[in-house]
Amino acid sequence: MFSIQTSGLFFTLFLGVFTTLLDTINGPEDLNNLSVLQLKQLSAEIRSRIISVTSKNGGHLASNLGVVELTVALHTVFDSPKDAIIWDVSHQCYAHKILTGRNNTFDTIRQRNGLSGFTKQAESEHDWFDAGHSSTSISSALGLLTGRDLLHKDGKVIAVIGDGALTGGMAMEGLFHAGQIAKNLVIVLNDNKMSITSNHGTLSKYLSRLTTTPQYQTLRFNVSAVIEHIPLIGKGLSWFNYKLKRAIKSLIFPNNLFSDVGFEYVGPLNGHHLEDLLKVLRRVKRIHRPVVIHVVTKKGKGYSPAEKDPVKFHGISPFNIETGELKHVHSCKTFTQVFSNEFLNLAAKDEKICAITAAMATGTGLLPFAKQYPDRFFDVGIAEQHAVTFAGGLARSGMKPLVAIYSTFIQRAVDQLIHDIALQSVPSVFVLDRSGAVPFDGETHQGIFDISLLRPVPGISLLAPSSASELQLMLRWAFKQTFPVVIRYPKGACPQERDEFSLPIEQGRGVLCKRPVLDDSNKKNDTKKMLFVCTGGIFPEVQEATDILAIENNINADVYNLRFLKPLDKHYFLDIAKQYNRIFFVEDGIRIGGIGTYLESLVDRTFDDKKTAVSGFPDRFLAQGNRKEILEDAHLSATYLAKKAMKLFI
Ligand SMILES: Cc1ncc(C[n+]2csc(CCOP(=O)(O)OP(=O)(O)O)c2C)c(N)n1
Repeated sequence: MFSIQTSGLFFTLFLGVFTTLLDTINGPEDLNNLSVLQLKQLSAEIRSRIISVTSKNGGHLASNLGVVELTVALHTVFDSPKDAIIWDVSHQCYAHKILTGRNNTFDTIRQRNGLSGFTKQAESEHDWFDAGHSSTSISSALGLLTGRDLLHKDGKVIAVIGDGALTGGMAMEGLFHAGQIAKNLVIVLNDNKMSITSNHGTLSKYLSRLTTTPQYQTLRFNVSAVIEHIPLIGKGLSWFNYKLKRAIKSLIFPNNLFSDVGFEYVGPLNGHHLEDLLKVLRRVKRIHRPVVIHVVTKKGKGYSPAEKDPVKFHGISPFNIETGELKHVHSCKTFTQVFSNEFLNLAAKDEKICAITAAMATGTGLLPFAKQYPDRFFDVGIAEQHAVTFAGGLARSGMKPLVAIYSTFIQRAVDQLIHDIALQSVPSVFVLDRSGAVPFDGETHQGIFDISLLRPVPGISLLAPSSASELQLMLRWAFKQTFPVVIRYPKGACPQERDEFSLPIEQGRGVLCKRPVLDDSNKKNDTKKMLFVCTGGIFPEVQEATDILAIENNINADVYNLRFLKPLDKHYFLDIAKQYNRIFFVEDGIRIGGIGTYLESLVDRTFDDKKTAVSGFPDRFLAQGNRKEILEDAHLSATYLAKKAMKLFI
């Protein structure tokens, strides 16, 4: 049985059908006249709304519950959208959405045509950027602020960044630049001591040290107020005065990382204490130099299952509010689970095998390995570029590194894959989870670019399994090679096995999955033949298309499951292709620069009697939905594929 600790929430639940405070909020301006007591009540109502909707739609519950008071305070003190509030990653923007005119549509969040689970410019003028990838807020905010200054526009710019996101190198680059150009930037550091799992690394320890001396640090900020009252110095706005004030303070207090790089440091503050938040934010609003406000919050705050298990509730699918249990559990094994188990088996036999994650140990299935082999496991923080180059170094030492990463996040580290892995030609394995269509998270999380980004990279092998057994075979094969191997697979349950999937892996070659000839003797004579050529992740839809073609159109389509997207045994492939007059290439990556267009031109150059077609994801970003909806939208569903295949027979 769960408990919600905020007494206001009981009040809300008790009120039931009566009008709530939240019903009266149409935009942040409606917060202006509320008392602190009412703001607390509002926070409780927002919390209740977030829990209720997320239990149905899934989403980033724990992170959102942690920033309710902070969001209420920011929108009370600052004047959004003139003052721009920029959320890093933006998975924690639910209260912001609720307060900025989207409460009525909040229950559509993460659904097809509904609100995004992240900030989105098209939704609201209060959302300054479309976000989803981590550690961008400081750079975006600094750019916005600098541009506004050049254009003589006013308004504060506030970047809200988590301690996890701060581990990303890009956040540090932004921080150092902001300190250097001394812009009037406000950074709110939301420190809950967690990334998705507990936060790792020296930075995390450093922040902990800061938070263990709270009175001391708050005193540091209060001294600012005292200095303000020193005649001649205090109210002076000149650069000299500013320097003098800093000098006085640093005589009394040692600097920290943030003050060393040019920021005023305030905190740590209790991020659930509205009075303190309001007081400090109001003061910061008047400061005209870069400020970091260090706020300490609790992930999952106010909902006991999420407080107890913030990792599970970081990104959760629909759950039962009473018990915190998931509503749907996959009946078959997912690709992630198959990877997780097989990797453990391989690691048990070879002590050189080690694993790296960029803050995604749970999502990628590395947690069991981390528990069993802590010495060989490295969570480097949200630092994909470092993860890849670090793997290159490990490989040069003689270890056998594996990097498990989502397809969308490898985009961050393509140069490192080229420069520090492929160019060095080091034996190493990369698994790209969540490749292809990724449900519910929208444009920023689709795994559709990796094929086009990685196929041109010399010296790597790029593979895509169609089933659990193929993934196992590929992993075993990968660790035997002397060059880098990348294996991509989708989110979700593994499709049914076929005998062909268990055939041994041969470099550059796929497997031909023949469809049994239809045994209806009336149809036999005029049965038409064709070949689908497809990448692993889209095999189920292609197979379903062959069923439709067989049943409805008397077309017998075989499927060549490529297995390898690079390198390609061209002769082997062309020997198969020559047996068919109609060939349809289907891949679950962006069509431009993909394998489909390459193979089509190869076939066209080699033969002059083939009719061909290619399908891949179109040249646009893909909106959120479940897998079916995304594929339907991209014209990659079984029905669309069957329809397009029919055109080859006209
Ligand atoms: C480049 C990139 N890598 C990984 C992720 C996945 N991810 C989403 S939220 C998150 C943790 C962020 O931690 P923090 O900033 O502390 O926010 P919290 O959820 O703890 O509030 C991670 C790793 C991402 N969004 N972007």
